[in-house]
Parts: sequence; structure tokens; C-alpha cells
Amino acid sequence: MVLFRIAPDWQLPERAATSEAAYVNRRQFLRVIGAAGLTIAAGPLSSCRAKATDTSTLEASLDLPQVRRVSPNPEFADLDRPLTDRLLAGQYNNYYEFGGTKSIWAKAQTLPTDPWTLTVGGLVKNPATYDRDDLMQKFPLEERLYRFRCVEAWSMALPWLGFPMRLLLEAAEPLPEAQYVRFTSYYQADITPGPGVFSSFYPWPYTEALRLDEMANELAFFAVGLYGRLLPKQHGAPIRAVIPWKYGFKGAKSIVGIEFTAEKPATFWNTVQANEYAFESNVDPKVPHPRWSQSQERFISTGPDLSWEMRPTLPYNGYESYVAGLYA
Ligand SMILES: Nc1nc2c(c(=O)[nH]1)N[C@H]1C(S)=C(S)[C@@H](COP(=O)(O)O)O[C@H]1N2
Ligand SMILES: [Mo]
Repeated sequence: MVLFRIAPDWQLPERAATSEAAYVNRRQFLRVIGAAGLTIAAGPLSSCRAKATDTSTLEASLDLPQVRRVSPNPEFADLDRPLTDRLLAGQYNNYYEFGGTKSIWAKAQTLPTDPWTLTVGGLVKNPATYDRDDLMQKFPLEERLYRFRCVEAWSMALPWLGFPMRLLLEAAEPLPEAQYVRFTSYYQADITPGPGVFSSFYPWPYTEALRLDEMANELAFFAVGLYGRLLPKQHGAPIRAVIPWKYGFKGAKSIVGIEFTAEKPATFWNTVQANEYAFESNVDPKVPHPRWSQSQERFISTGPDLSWEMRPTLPYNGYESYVAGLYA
């Protein structure tokens, strides 16, 4: 007797899988890192060297099932810059639960994402729990190309796949007294050891928060995929927040809880160092970080030379027309 494994409904069957040529010139990229290791030129602030010693493992961490029935949102189909190569994005991450460096992609593979439960609660009419299939099926999925800007002044351009936060907000129906939403990331001390010896000083679990009018903005997004495939663990599988007009740390990874509150919630980086990581943290070239300027960004290019490309920081990361009204 032959047992057939039924692919989940959201998964694109392997035989129908499309080429990745639309996203990257993968062959060329592999040739470069295969020959010389991958060196990212040092920016003015910090010297950074990311070496891909095991490209096959890195690729395996990204070669996840393709997601089907994803509509490209035409409003976010073009950017003023090329997309970042997925092999570069997939090995240069911030995910403090797995370490304090950029090279956590291998460590993050121990994150258990199946099964997954996301709990929506707090001041809402409709508390809910979502499992992995719900995350892929409950809301119509779309693809959006967004600029991505870290508070550390590096940036990327990434093709997220997911759904606007507004849809989950409407499903939850917050009560009138709800003013904020808090996102809580996965945390299990034995699985997410944190950044070395100082780990126990951090206010785990990682949390972030938005005002409800920010959550309702057209741009605020939950990503469940990247480059046409399921979201890789190093990028915050199975669901993470993407708020493209704010610094990257506002986008909590691997979300297990969404809670609606009346008071402004305490958040992870703001608790660690409030003067460096403001609650609002909108991308602004004119407001320097206490330790560096934010007037320019180091756009992580798609190679083949793999060096940073310096670009002027755009107010609200280029999304002023969508969000400036929130802060008038
Ligand atoms: N849970 C959690 N979420 C997180 C972080 C983190 O350390 N833990 N880092 C943040 C920061 S500082 C950035 S820039 C982005 C990085 O996302 P990426 O690695 O997918 O590019 O994730 C954000 N979300
Ligand atoms: Mo960041």
C-alpha cells in the first residue's frame, strides 16, 4: 500500500514550482561566495564580515515550500532599488534570541515552528488562536516589495509575502478602550539562549508594540513568507511583523501573542535603552541615533561585489505619503 502525503492547501506542489530567476541571479552569487567566501565591506560604523562556509546548509534553510495563491500587490511591486539577494538576507540577521551577532542563521534552525499557536487577546471582542494553517489561509496572501531599514543604519529591499495587519485587526474587533497592540515573540530559555553571558539581563520575551492607528495603516504587514516561499526561521518564522516606515526592531519575529491594551506597553529595546530605541522610531534622516548618524544608510547590495552601497536615508523610509498623516 502506498501512502500519499497530502500537501497542505497553501503549498505549491513541487512540480509546479517556478524559477527564482525573478528574485536573484543565484548562480552568479554562488560563484562569488564559493570562490572567495563572502566579505561585506566594512561600513563607517562597524566592521562586518559574514562568511558563508556552508552554502548548502544556508540554502537548505531557505529552500522551503513555495506558497501558492499569492497575489502581487501592484502598489508595492516596484522599488527604487534592486531586491537584496536572498542568500545575503538569509545570513545577515538580527535575532537576539539566537545570539548577538548577525550570523545566527544556523542557530535559528532549532526554532520549533510546527505546530505553532498564535494567541490574539486582550481588549478585543473576538479573542482567537491561529495555528500554522490558519496563518496561511485565514487571510488572502499578497506579495509586497518593501524597503527595510535597521536602526543600525544597514538596509535591504525584500519581497515579503503575507497580509495587512488591518485584516487581523478587523477580525479581532478591539474594544473602544484599546489604544495599543503588543506583539510577543517566541521564547524558551533552553531553545533561545540569547546573546551569551549577558542574556539574563535582557527583558525576555522580545516584545514590540504599535498604536492602533499605526496597526491599521495600509503598510503595516504580517509576513508569513519571503521570496515566494515560507518565511525562513532566521527571518522570524512562521509569522513576523513588518512596519516599513519604522526601524527594523519594531518588527517582532516569530510572534506567539498579539494583545490589545489601553496603556502603552513596555517593549524590549525601549526597556533596555530608551534613549536609543524610542517607542515611535520612525525612520528619520534628521534624528541621529545617540551613537551614529541616520542621514545615510548602507544598502546591502545584490552583488556581485557584495559591498555596501551608501544611500541617503529617506524620511519615513520613503513611505511619507502613506504615514505622515499619523504624526501630524
Ligand atoms: N524576536 C525578535 N524580533 C526581532 C529582532 C530580535 O532580535 N528578536 N531583531 C529586530 C531587528 S533589530 C531587525 S533589524 C529585524 C531583522 O530582520 P531580518 O533578520 O529578517 O532582516 O528583526 C527585528 N525583529
Ligand atoms: Mo535592527
